Amino acid sequence: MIRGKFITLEGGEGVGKTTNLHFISSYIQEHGIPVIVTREPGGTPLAEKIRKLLLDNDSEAVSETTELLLVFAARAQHIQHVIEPALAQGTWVICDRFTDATYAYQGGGRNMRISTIESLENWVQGTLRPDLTILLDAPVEIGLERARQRSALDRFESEKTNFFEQVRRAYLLQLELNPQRIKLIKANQPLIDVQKALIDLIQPLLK
Ligand code: Z5A
Repeated sequence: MIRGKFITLEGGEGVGKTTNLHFISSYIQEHGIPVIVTREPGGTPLAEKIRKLLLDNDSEAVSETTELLLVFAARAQHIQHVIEPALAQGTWVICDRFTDATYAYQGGGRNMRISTIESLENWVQGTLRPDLTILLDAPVEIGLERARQRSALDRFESEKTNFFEQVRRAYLLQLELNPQRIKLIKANQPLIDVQKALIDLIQPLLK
């Protein structure tokens, strides 16, 4: 059995990850390849409960360490119950955010030590890394404006603009450190152009 490919979508608020996730999955399916779409934090019933704990705005103050451990607890569950079994069966997995988000939000946004995140990444994931990560990048104010037009803001979305600038910088650093795996698409261009760029990145994996 040929192992499935693991593709992750990353970027700040409102850059279009969710919109494009379904576009990518339909495109892959059209090529006769089984694919699942999932997200982090979340992807299993327990991990979705952890997501709720992380995003709720009305809980007690969440310490940075608690936040980081909850993110990886959800990830451990997601990998064991969804991601690894699917990849082993030859199913492709398209995931809305993964560990680059931890480097961006907990590393960049919260200033947590990168070496701590690396240790957790190695412990929880073993050798599992995405085959391709697509970073949708746009100026912070564009994404925030799109996000604000939707529902009430969650705990992350309620952060100040500077937090999101730090998140964006950390994502761009991840891109610089992992040029083979992470590819950037400008998200402040018309959706049709974003989707053309997505096809250019996905097509080589289909061969
Ligand atoms: N988090 C963390 O801290 N650490 C971790 O390790 C992980 C996550 C994995 C939940 O993520 C939170 O968890 C997240 C970080 C934290 N913080 N926040 N906030 P999430 O993925 O659920 O949350 P999100 O970033 O807020 O997702 P989002 O706001 O849903 O954004 P999106 O999925 O990238 O955008 P969208 O819903 O596809 O599009 C937004 C709107 O823009 C929508 O109306 C679209 O129609 C429109 N759109 C999309 N593309 C375009 C273009 N090209 N032009 C014009 N309009 C567009």
